[in-house]
Amino acid sequence: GAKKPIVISTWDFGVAANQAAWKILQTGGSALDAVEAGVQVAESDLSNPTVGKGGYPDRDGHVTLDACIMDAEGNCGSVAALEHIAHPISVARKVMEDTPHVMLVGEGALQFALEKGFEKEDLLIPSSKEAWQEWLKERQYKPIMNIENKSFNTERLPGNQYNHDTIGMLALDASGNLSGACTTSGMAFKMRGRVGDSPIIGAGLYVDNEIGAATSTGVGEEVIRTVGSFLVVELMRQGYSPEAACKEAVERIVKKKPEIAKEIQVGFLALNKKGEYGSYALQSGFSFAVCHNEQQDILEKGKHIF
Ligand code: SD4
Repeated sequence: GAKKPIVISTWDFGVAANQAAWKILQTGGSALDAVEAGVQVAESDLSNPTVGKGGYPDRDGHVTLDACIMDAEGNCGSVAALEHIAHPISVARKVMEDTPHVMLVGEGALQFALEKGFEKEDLLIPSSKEAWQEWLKERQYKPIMNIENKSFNTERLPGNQYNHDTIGMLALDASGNLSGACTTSGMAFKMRGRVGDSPIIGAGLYVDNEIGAATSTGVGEEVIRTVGSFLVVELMRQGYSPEAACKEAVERIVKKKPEIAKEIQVGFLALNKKGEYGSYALQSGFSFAVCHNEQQDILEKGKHIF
């Protein structure tokens, strides 16, 4: 059913993140403020090795973060391959609000963040460093696909070593405005310089305040290839429900790259202007969190193709 205000986000850690967003939404705050505050919770959580501080490093040992944010007016900001800053989502928001640009990367993004007063930190915590050192023993960097194959073979995965969870969050506020945020440390032990879908407007996140919003998680390469989140929003424009739109977008991945699609995870999450939501993933195991007036800690399972 349709709800307003409402906030939804990817994976189990979305439950706690939604609650931070809800504090803002329930007092009439903006969807933009809500999604920023919400995903910051996941960025700060050191127990998750896939977002913000505590994230797994790239194969050379550098934690590099990707994030983007988009508001109801179509403003957007993004950072990619940002190092040493614990809240990339807030740097992305500053790019949106304080520069004429949409996206800053690497050194330039760091320089900008420092100019804006963000603190420079070491983001590689001991447990993530250990996981990386463990990975280095085999030292066999194979293309992303093989890392992803391992991620499905959970028996081989004590400690979710290769788990790949990004937080994408979408909110509709009491005024009926939509915004979204997406933030990640990207694929564990990725090549240095690799950027996924998460900081790319249209791929990892898209918001059109007339229609709805979408975000994605999983293997970013396939989401970029299909411009996934933009596709989901455009399908909703054509009358698809949020769930049907997400399903069509994952089917597009299957159609384009059937062999790859069987072996990887991609999940989409969508929210429309009425406050209806839905999701669809390639594989089982995708979960998303929902929070609205009636209940603030809902965790749902994503439907899936395979
Ligand atoms: C990426 N989409 O860097 C991100 C990773 C991810 O769930 O979502 N993991 O490709």
